[in-house]
Amino acid sequence: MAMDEVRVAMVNQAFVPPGMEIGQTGAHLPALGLLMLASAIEECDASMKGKIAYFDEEQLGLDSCRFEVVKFLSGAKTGIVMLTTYTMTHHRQIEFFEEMKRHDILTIAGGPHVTIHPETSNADYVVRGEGVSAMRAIFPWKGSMPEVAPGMIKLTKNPSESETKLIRVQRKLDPSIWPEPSFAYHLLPTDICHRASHKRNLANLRPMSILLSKGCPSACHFCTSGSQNGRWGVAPIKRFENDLRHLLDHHEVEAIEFHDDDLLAHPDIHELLAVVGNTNIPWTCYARVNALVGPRGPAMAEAIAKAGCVRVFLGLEAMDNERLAFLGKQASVEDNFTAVSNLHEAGVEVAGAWIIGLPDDCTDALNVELERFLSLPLYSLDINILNLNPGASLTKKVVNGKIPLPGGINISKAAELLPNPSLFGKEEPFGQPTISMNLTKNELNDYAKAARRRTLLAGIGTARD
Ligand code: B12
Ligand code: SF4
Repeated sequence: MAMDEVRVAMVNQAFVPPGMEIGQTGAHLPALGLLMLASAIEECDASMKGKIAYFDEEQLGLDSCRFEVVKFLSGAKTGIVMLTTYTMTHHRQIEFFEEMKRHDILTIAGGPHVTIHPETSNADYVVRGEGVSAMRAIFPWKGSMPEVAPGMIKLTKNPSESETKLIRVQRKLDPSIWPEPSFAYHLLPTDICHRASHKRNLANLRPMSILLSKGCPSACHFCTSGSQNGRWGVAPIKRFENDLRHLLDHHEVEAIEFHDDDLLAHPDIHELLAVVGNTNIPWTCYARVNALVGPRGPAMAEAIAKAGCVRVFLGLEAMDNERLAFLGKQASVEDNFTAVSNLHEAGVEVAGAWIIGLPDDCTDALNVELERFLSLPLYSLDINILNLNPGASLTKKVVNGKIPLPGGINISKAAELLPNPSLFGKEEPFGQPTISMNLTKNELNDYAKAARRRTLLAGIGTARD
């Protein structure tokens, strides 16, 4: 049988936090980023249809996934494998690529981790920022990779940080120029069984995700959304309607998860609610409190409930105004109370999150804050110890010395803050130092454990992701 010129394998690696095995915890959701790239390739080169396949590591299992990818790509002169990289699991992406390289497969990495730290990748090519523009430069396939593509770096053996940073992060792709459909849902295996973790679980209904914006209207200091995505941009409702139809045409959808950073900030939110409401499918979304306070807050909560919203992942993060300001939240304690109360009144559940491990944190003050959280009618409360995400403004302040590290630890470059368990321990934040001056990492972890127990006793769930 004749060989194809090129084939592409998109691999959705399983969510495996350090110390855990596939399937032990966390959610199992479709890889929207890779599905968008697949759609972009099919759109700019129709002959690629049938030559792109989506492999799901959790569905197939570790070894079978690798085997199936190699088998599929062996039917082409050039086999390309694409992965999305995350900081906490980057070691798994490195391992996967090592294996692929043994089979002469071309490796391309993108996503949050390599966007900020391309020098840490072992891929042949890395794309910084959105990957659609790069796909449009690589395809139609001309027999080899192009010399240049937006955000793309060809990695040499030991790339220096400064060398890789010469290529700028692509952040301009507005949702109005995403490929159509935005996500190649038709490439997802039909028998795939996605899974929601406790905080995402809607009566064991199988979740499917969708998204209609890039980035966030806010720029919280601990978050990487701005450095990844640049300016906030939203897709027109027509595109959302088409994407939703495409999804429903290809899958039985029991529950929808919106992956937008702040769905409720969409300027045409009420049109959007009409579209999703018509499906009669229950859904969840991420939101900031901002659209849920003020004179319109109660009506917004009621409108989303009426449209089928069951639960909101609400970025509360703290119940103390100084701590909220340190985290860069554009909200007050009062706003948090009001937003939760409006949602609760409307019958929408709230999955909240609390970040501990700020510089001045001490047990007594945290206890006061915990009681405030527990007085809220929450469905669940995640208690996270602040980690220093690559590209976040707090991380940059630690690197340039504006936020000191306890114990006189000196950091001279961002890469020194990447997870290194032998240096900074396995406890949360995994492989990273804490910036807390009064509480050690061990003390913070002990506090978090006790606070999670206290939360469960108060009848509030506390599973993470
Ligand atoms: C849903 C979600 C999850 C899901 C599943 C992820 C999945 N399979 O989709 C779950 C619950 C498992 C999860 C877990 C975690 N997540 Co999460 N998650 C998200 C969330 C909310 C949406 C992801 C999404 O659908 N994005 C939409 C798609 C279209 O965007 P995208 O994936 O970034 O893809 C674009 C580009 O990045 C690029 N691209 C992506 N992949 C590739 C590959 C190639 C080859 C190329 C060329 C380009 C490219 O092109 C795409 C199109 O432009 C994001 C926030 C966000 N809004 O993006 C956080 C986010 C990705 N998560 C984050 C984090 C921190 C985590 C956890 C570590 C949390 C924790 N403490 O446990 C874990 C670990 C993840 C892992 N896989 O191991 C961070 C990542 C930061 C980082 N540097 O790693 C984000 C960015 C949130 C944030 N702002 O801090 N997460
Ligand atoms: S509201 Fe959420 S997604 Fe937006 S910047 Fe803050 S933490 Fe990040």
